[in-house]
Amino acid sequence: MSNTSDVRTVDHLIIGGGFAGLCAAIKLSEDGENDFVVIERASDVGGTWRDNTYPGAACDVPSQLYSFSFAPNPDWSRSYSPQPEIQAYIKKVATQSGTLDRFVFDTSVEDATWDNQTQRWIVKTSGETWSAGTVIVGAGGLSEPRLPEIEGIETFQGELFHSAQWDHSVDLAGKRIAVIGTGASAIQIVPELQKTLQASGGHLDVYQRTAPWVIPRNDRTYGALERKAIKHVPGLQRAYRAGVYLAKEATVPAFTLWPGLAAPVQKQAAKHIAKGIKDPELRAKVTPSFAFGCKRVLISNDYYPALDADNVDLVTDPITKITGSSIVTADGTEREIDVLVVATGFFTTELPITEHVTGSDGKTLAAQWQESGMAAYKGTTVPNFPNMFFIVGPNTGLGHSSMVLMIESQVAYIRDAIKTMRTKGFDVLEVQQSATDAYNHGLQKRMKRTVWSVGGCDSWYLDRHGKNTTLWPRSTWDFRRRLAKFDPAAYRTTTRTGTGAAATEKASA
Ligand code: N01
Repeated sequence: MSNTSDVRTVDHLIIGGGFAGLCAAIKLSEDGENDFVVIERASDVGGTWRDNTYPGAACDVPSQLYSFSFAPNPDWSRSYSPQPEIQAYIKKVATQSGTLDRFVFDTSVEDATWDNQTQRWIVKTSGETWSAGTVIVGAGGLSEPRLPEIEGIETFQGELFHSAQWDHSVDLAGKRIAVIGTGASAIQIVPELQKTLQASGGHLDVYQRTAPWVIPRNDRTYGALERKAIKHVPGLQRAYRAGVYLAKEATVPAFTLWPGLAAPVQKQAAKHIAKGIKDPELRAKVTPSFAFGCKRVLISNDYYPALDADNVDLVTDPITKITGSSIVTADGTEREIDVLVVATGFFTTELPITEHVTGSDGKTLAAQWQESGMAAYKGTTVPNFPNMFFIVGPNTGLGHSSMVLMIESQVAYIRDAIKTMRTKGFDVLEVQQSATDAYNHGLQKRMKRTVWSVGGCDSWYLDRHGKNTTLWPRSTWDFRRRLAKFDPAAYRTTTRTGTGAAATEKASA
């Protein structure tokens, strides 16, 4: 790291200290690329797992897959880890990695602009300004809470918070609470609120716009002996992880293309409704009208019984407005509340960070993606944004497995890109438009056939044009294979002695 008067210079600048940014920091460090900083807006590592502290927050991907392959965690207490354990794991890995001294906490990236003159990124933060050779964006796809645009919401006088910004100072006992949303966050929150309110004489209204498919959560605590074995028997945890991984990969990607394969699981989900809910009217209300898998499939054993409890009402009439103390629905009913929890998801297809990043043609990434939606080469690099790498970029999301797997694949690619820059003397790498187009053409062609596109639902996977720019439509090992080696042929490269436009690789997804 070096300083001029007011700009600090580093080889690499990483944005975000969640799973993605931490993985990049650890691997760069392993490669001897130690001249980097990680800019993190909060005061701790963890990203989404630091922020989502709502009651019931837990992983809906098996614990064994929810760790870095290079840092197995023998301490998981159960098959689906609760949020505090995941956050503790991330903190432990960060501490043991020895990279924390390069994290700049409580600092937000305000603007990142490519300087054509110096061929470097100038990154203005709420603290210092940095000049960086490469920028790695690990800002997360689920990091910007989306508040619902409902008339009058700003006039609500009670307590109001988003699921990802839970206000633990609010005493919920005995209150009248409303939860808007029935996605992955809400179905973890609702049973917890139901129990709290049951014990204290309070009431819960759950506002459902679209019923999700919910299957049983095969969760269990690991017994003492099992935990000991996982810790001490060589290879056991690795085998366990491989088994869970293969079970997920073998079935899920296939059913996204052939939704008929999911018929037995859909039947199981229908039985789950019947088992959890006695009231036939309520059963009908929670039965989805779209194909299984079109929206994220949720897992819970206590969501349906919670909805069926006496102190909970499921409201399916559309919300028309919110007043100072109530929610009004289209049928004219006004329900008074003290606390409003909005579990309405995140900005996933119009990522706020893109408004703060300006490329070599002077346009922001938001402007570049405005017309035809988010698109990157291998989810990682974008034309006009040289030396910038995205982790969890466009079409890297998963509905069925752990994002940590995707993050590691992308970091492997970025490491190899940086190594290539060193060995070949490239100062600048910029992915070619033709390679990006070819890659996305193949990807979107396949996407059109998936249950996410034809399953009859709207979801956060799709952008405002109805295009799926968030999910990866193949197996995770396919993604890993494609990103195993950096492919300079897809890039325009510049060395100190000149520019080389390498032939575009045949890149189709
Ligand atoms: O958000 P969501 P989430 N009026 O967007 C409803 C990850 N995650 O925070 O379906 C009324 O899924 C909206 O209704 P509809 C996971 O990847 C992981 O729950 O659009 N309702 C929906 O019901 C997940 O997919 C874990 O019709 C409105 C809900 O709000 C992602 O985070 C745990 C509305 C939003 O659901 C997001 O999940 C939790 C409005 N104006 C989350 N606007 C793990 O365990 C929105 N809704 C790993």
